[in-house]
Amino acid sequence: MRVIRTAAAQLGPIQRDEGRPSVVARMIALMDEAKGRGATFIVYPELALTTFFPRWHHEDRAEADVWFEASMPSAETQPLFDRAREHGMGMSFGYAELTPEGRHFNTSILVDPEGRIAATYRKIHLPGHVEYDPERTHQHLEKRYFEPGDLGFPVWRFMGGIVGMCICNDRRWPETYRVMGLQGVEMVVLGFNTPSVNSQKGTEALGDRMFHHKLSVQAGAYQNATWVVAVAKAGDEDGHHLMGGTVIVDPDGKIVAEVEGEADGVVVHDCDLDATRFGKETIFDFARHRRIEHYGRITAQTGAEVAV
Ligand code: CDV
Repeated sequence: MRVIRTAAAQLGPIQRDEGRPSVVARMIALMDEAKGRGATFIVYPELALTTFFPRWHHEDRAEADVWFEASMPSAETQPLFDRAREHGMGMSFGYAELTPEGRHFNTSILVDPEGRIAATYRKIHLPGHVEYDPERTHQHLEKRYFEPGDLGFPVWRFMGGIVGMCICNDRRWPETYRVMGLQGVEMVVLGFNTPSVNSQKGTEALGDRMFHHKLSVQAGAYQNATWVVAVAKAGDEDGHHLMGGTVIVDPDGKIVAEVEGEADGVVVHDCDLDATRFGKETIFDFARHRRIEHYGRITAQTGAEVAV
């Protein structure tokens, strides 16, 4: 058995004027709770340090830089790194990254139990739009504020396993998991901020949105025989509601732990990485069963081309 006792640490809402020190204190409280339950690895949501700012339109793009981190760790996030090191815990969380070259990414990191950043991932599937859209019930300006990630979907040897990352909308795309599956991934960690309301389809029920979330992460886990740890930021942020749905999914695609409600909360599960072996060696033994001669369109073509 190769067990990582993993904590999925959901954050409740972060209001627009809540500062990083307050959020970091909340994250540390969750970390302490997870440590008390024996966890050695903790996963937090996408854009964990601030409100989900892509809902706010800044005409002047540079004004949005207040939501970004120019260094990691920073003075404000250093206490989180310090506590993780004290506890000997690995962690993963998301934040808005401003690079020294002035580039903007929606980023997540893996931090090892010694407090060193071991891996960086930049979100590839950016949902939303670039310009203010008066037709929408709320804005989703990720395409305005971020560039698509430029690092692909690597995996890393981390805490005795093979771990990969993706972020929010990435979880809905089978290619995300399969590219990591082809590198033997044993655990995919991801954070998300999913509005409870579809800005372009007011009739979509919250239950359907939750169903699509779980369908995506459970299918990704099963079809690649990997653990998936999916962590929400949830609740009402400045009048805009984000759904919960923080789950840990086993390599059979089953939900084995789930945070109830929309407040700060943590669930802990013993994720045995050897539990990925059976699926990887049988029904999803890629080397024996994949037929790549029929998959050319996957990388040759972006949009659907409908036969006439
Ligand atoms: N932060 C996200 O990527 N949210 C999207 C919403 C906009 C659909 C998601 O896939 O959950």
